[in-house]
Parts: sequence; structure tokens; C-alpha cells
Amino acid sequence: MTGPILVPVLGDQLSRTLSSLEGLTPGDATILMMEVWDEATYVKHHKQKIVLIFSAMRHFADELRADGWQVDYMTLDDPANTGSFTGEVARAVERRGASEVRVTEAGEWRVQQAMEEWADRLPCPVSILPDTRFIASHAEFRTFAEGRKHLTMEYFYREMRRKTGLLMRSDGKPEGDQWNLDADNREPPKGDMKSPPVPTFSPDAITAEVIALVSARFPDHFGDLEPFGWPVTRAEALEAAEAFFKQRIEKFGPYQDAMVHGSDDLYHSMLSTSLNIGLLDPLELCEAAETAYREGRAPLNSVEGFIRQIIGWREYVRGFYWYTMPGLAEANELNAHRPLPEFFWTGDTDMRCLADCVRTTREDAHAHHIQRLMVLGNFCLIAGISPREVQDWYLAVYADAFEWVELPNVSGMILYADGGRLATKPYAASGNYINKMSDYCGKCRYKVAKKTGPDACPFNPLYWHFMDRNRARLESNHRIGRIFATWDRMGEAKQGEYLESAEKFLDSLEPARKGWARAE
Ligand code: FAD
Ligand code: DLZ
Ligand code: SF4
Repeated sequence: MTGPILVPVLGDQLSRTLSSLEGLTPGDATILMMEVWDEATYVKHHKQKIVLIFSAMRHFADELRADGWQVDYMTLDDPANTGSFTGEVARAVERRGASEVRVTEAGEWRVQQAMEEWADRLPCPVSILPDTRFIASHAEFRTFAEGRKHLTMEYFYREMRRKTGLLMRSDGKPEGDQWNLDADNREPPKGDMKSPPVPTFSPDAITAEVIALVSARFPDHFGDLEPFGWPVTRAEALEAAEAFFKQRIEKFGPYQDAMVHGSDDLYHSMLSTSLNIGLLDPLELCEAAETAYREGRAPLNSVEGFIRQIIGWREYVRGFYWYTMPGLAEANELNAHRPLPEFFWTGDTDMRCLADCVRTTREDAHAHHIQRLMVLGNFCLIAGISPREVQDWYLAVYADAFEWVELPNVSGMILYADGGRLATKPYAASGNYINKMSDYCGKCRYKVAKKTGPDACPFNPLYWHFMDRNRARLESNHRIGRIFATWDRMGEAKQGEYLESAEKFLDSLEPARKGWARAE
């Protein structure tokens, strides 16, 4: 065929630097963008996540057109829309008489599997190119991982620091002589902590149209549709980033683990949605952070902490995902089979910390890291919730959720379902941790200081129930094994009280009604 090169650009590939566009000019290529039912419903995404992706896609298509590109844009409600990437690519190849399909690899395993079948299904050659928006290639991660039992993030992170030169001195040593300043980043919240507001962006005509579409087509999906304020263009995302580097990065480090009732953002960047769909580039953000440090606008612990989240954790979980899939999605090392409670969807629980985390999730399609890890995640771990149900929940409810980043965090970081390849020990904690790092407990109906009985904070007995039922697996773990000496010292009567309280609480949990996360 002699037609143009067809370049499918997916909903998380909204970057001008995309490898599939490199070297092409508007005269060579037709870009294909597709809103498809399969992607909008493989889990029932939060309404704001669908608005974010469709609106950002429509804005990106307009920007490309303004630069002279030919863009075929398939809207969700176009009667000819087949509902799948494969169906839409096949139609576009035929419509355009495409000479080649050139695409950047998918972010998710499921989509990549489909993409790899295109070569057999289509009448033209298909090239799948690496996603160069990440700092580490799949091969680099494999080289790092091969032969290691635990894939400790810290060592990978140091490699990324050396590779990028971020916060490195000319003698090859890390700035400040320490690679990781996490120990300085554990301040509890102080009094009436008020952080500068995060910029929000009022819906323009395009976003308003998408909001109406999502309201009509996805009424039973979780989450508040409005107010919607996420950045949907690169210009908006840059404005949000600038505000973070001007106003909040200074305190990002110290208060990274703090939690305050009613507050979702604190000093966090709120940039994950823009990063994950391609509006912002990870390196440009890290360079801006380093500049803030060099210009004396932010301390090293904040800047190192921010850079570590991006070139450390973000790159690491992406490498880990591709290295361990498809097994990671099925892993269940701790044999956890309890259904997810209904309150993860409704927020209807007396546990004040959990109710607040579900509230922010419903209102904003966001919760910050420590809420996801130490409240919601810790609960799922110690209550023994089935990894499959927890994965579906996290994938559905957060606007920044894509499986490559969600799954390692859920299966590896919170649930230890991968058997400890990602985290060297389970992040299990009693109510004491939440009390120390938040203002949640004071007004809770449960008493955090009470260990057992109907008024005890449920995290307390659940913690010991978790330890006791997983003893055989965890006792030999050098980071957690010693806790069993404390358990043994309690004696049978006290242990019995803990186990009975935990079981009563677990029996009282109402399982989620079917159909919240996936269509039945
Ligand atoms: P900040 O606190 O400002 O951090 C800066 C950036 O660092 C983030 O934007 C993000 O890109 C990166 N980052 C920080 N922590 C992580 C991490 N653990 N893994 C990967 N990147 C990280 N993040 C997602 O982007 N998508 C997800 O689906 C997702 N699921 C998660 C599930 C669980 C169980 C946990 C514990 C964490 C998850 N995270 C996920 C990581 C983290 O919670 C979010 O990236 C963060 O809350 C986004 O808000 P922010 O942009 O304000 O982050
Ligand atoms: C998450 C999502 C949604 C809701 N809708 C679309 C869509 O209609 N079109 C599209 O190109 N991408 C969408 N996405 C993102 C994909 O599901 C998927 O997460 C990425 O392409 C990564 O493989
Ligand atoms: Fe959460 Fe327990 Fe504190 Fe209540 S007492 S807010 S349940 S940690």
C-alpha cells in the first residue's frame, strides 16, 4: 500500500516526544486517536479518570491538528466505533490505505498483548517502538534484576542517579554525601497545617462536553464527576508544576508521610495524572526540582525525596511490572481471600481514617501516597483481602491508575502478594502508626489506645491476627521476625483476646456488592 504511515496514539501517550512520532512530518503520517468502550470499561474507572483521559486526548488532537498533522479522531459515541483498539486500527488502515502502522509500545500488558497481534491481523507492516519517555529501558531493568532475590529499589535508584546525573557531584558522589534522606522526611502534621492551594482548571467547552458524555454513558461508575479540575493540556500541567516548585516543594519532604483529615494534597505535587498520560516529562520535573535546590528555594531532603519518587520508585515499579508480568497479577503469597468490604466504595465506616481516605478518593479520584499505603493498603493487608479485589479497586478509583504503576504498588508494596520481591517486609502496622502520622484518631469512634474489645481501634487486633496467621511465612524474615517474641510474651489469654476481637471485627464486614469494579 502507498498510503500514509498510521500512528495510533493511546490515551496515556499524549506527548510530542513520543517515539512513534520521531522523524515523521505531517506529510508522512496520519495520527489515529480512539475513545473505545473496551478501555473505558475493562474496569469501571472513576468518572473523573475517564473525563481526564478523553478531554486530554481531544485537546492533544486539536494541538496536533493546529501544527498541521492529519488526525483521525474516533469519539466514543461515533456509531461506527467498534469499541476496541484493534478494531479501530484495522478500520483506519483500510480507510487510509496505510503503508505501515507505527506505534509506541503500550503501558499495560493487556494492551501490549493485543498490539503484538496486529502484525498478523493487518495487511501492512507494524512497528512497535520502545517508550522512550521512561528513563530506564526494559533491558536495563532486566540487567539490574537478574540474579537478585530482592529487587531492592534503593540500588536501582542509585543507578538512575548516576545515569541522569541528578543531584550528583563531579566526584561521582551524591549531593550531601547521602543517597537517601528519607529519615528526615517523617514529620507528623503540625497543628492547623494549611498548605498553599493546588491549582485547579475550570472545564472549557471540550471538557464540559466530555463531562456530559461521561455523565450519560457511565452513570454507575464510582466517584464524583464534578467539580473536575485536573490539568488536561500540557500548558495547564506546566502551570500546576510551576506552582508546586514555587509554593510546595520546600515542605514536600518533611510532610511526605503526614495525613490530615479533610486534606488530600498537603505538600504533594499532584502531578501523577499529568506524568502518567504524558503531559509532563519525568526528567523535566526532576531537573526543575534540582534547580529549586541549587537556587536555595528548597532543602535537599525535599528535593532528593521528590526525585527519588520519580527516577526511583516510578521507574522501578515500571521495570518491576514488565519483569514480573503476567505472574504478578495472579500472585497471592499470603493466601488472602477475603472479599473487599463495601465501605471501600461507600466510605460508610466508623473508622475515621478509612472513611476520610475513601472520601478523598471519591471526591478527587486521588489520595496521597501514605493514605494509599498505610491506611487503605495496610487495612487490606492485615484484613487479608483478596489481591484480585484490591487490584481492581486501586485500578478503578484513581485518576493516575495504570496497571504498570498500580499493580506493583498493590501486589508488591501493600499486600506482599509477590512473596517479598519488591518489599523486604510487609508494611503491616497497628493504629499507633496512623495516630502518630495523622490527626485522624482524636475524633474517631474507636480508641486507638485500646488494644482489644468493641471500642478498640480495629487496626490493633487485626495487626496481631495478621502476624499470627502468617507466622510460618514471616518468622524467618529478619526485618519482622523479632515481633513474634513480643507476641509469645503476651501469653495465651491476651493472645486469645486479640484474636477474638479481630475475628469479631472481620465477621462484621459487609462484602462489596458485585459490579462496582467490573461489569457482571
Ligand atoms: P507526589 O507525592 O507528589 O510524588 C511525586 C511523584 O512521584 C508522583 O507524581 C509519582 O509519579 C511518583 N511516585 C511517588 N510514589 C510512587 C510509587 N510508589 N510508585 C510510582 N510512582 C510514585 N501512582 C500512580 O501514579 N498510579 C497509581 O496507580 C498508583 N497506585 C498506587 C497504589 C498504591 C497501593 C500505592 C501505595 C501507591 C500508588 N501510587 C500510584 C503511588 C503514589 O501514591 C502516587 O503516585 C501519588 O500519590 C500521586 O500523587 P502526587 O502526584 O501528588 O505524588
Ligand atoms: C484508561 C483509558 C480509558 C478510560 N480510555 C481510553 C480510550 O478510550 N482510549 C485510549 O487510547 N486509552 C484509554 N485509556 C488508557 C488505556 O486503557 C491504557 O491504559 C493505555 O493505553 C496503556 O496501555
Ligand atoms: Fe483509624 Fe483506629 Fe485511628 Fe480510628 S482509631 S482513625 S480506626 S487508626
